[in-house]
Amino acid sequence: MKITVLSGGVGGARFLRGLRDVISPADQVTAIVNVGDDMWLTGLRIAPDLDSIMYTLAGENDEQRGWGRVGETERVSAELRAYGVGWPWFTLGDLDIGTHLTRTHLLGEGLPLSEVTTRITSRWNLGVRLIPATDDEVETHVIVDGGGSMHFQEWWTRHRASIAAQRFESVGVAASTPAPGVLEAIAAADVIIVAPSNPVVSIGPILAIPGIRDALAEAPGVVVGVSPIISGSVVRGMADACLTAIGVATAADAVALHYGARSRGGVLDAWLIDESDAACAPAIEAAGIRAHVVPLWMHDAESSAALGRDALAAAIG
Ligand code: FO1
Repeated sequence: MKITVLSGGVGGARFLRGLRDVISPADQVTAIVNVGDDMWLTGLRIAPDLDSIMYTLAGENDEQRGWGRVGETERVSAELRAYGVGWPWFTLGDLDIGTHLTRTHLLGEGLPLSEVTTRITSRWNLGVRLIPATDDEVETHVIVDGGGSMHFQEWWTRHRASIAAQRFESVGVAASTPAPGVLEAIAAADVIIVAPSNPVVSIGPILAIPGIRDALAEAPGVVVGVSPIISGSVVRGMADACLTAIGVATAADAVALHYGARSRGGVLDAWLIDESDAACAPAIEAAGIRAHVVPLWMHDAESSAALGRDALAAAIG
């Protein structure tokens, strides 16, 4: 079976790890990964969502922090701060810098991000192919009240999303194209899964890339989404601040309706919600999306695997 997953960082990484545990060797999983969080910092190209997924699938991630490498040190970052360069609120671990140096070097050799990602991830046997949604630099900027704007990462890590956002902009998206393999992975998939990632700043920037929504609309496979909201609150991160900014309630049904039913011009055929949100099912069904009530919390490997199994079951019936 061919499975294609649209994914952001931490939540998507955990979901992919669970999904990998339940597929058979004949199955192929491709993750189309958000690059809107990416940025240049002290001369290095940082790709947080690609790295979160890579480290998590490699078993090298810092499970507590949710990003970066396990067993990390921050000696170089302390030097950067001492020299007053970079962002003091954005810590680059020493091992992590190894990844950024490698990516920056390969980009400098003229390789597109998708080929760089293939090269870097081949160091580990991830069991999942990672493709950036686009090889173009399409960064998410946040327009805040008062009209100022800043890179998403500053809004997220420096201000912890505490400054009210008016809207989000994928800078340069109109001229961007899907990375090689993205449209093919959508067209060839038996199952397409929208991971429980931030609908606004992780999944949204993927869907905004010209061609991707059309590919999903025409895809012969089944499109299943996993709610990133449980009992009216976000599982982690600050997706509620993002949803509020675009006028979407932080609720399992509201996010499903935001994505919309594929039969009505949206992207979903089915939507997984937690048992605590079972009351949302009728509204989701009324919107033309099949609702599946399953445990959504990914506490550990077993619950993550169960969620992967439930997502596939929702697709193939
Ligand atoms: N998140 C933070 O809250 N503080 C940091 O200092 C930080 C550093 C960092 C470095 C590399 C990287 O790949 C991710 C990093 N993150 C940090 C997490 C990052 O903001 C998030 O992973 C996503 O971009 C938002 O989902």
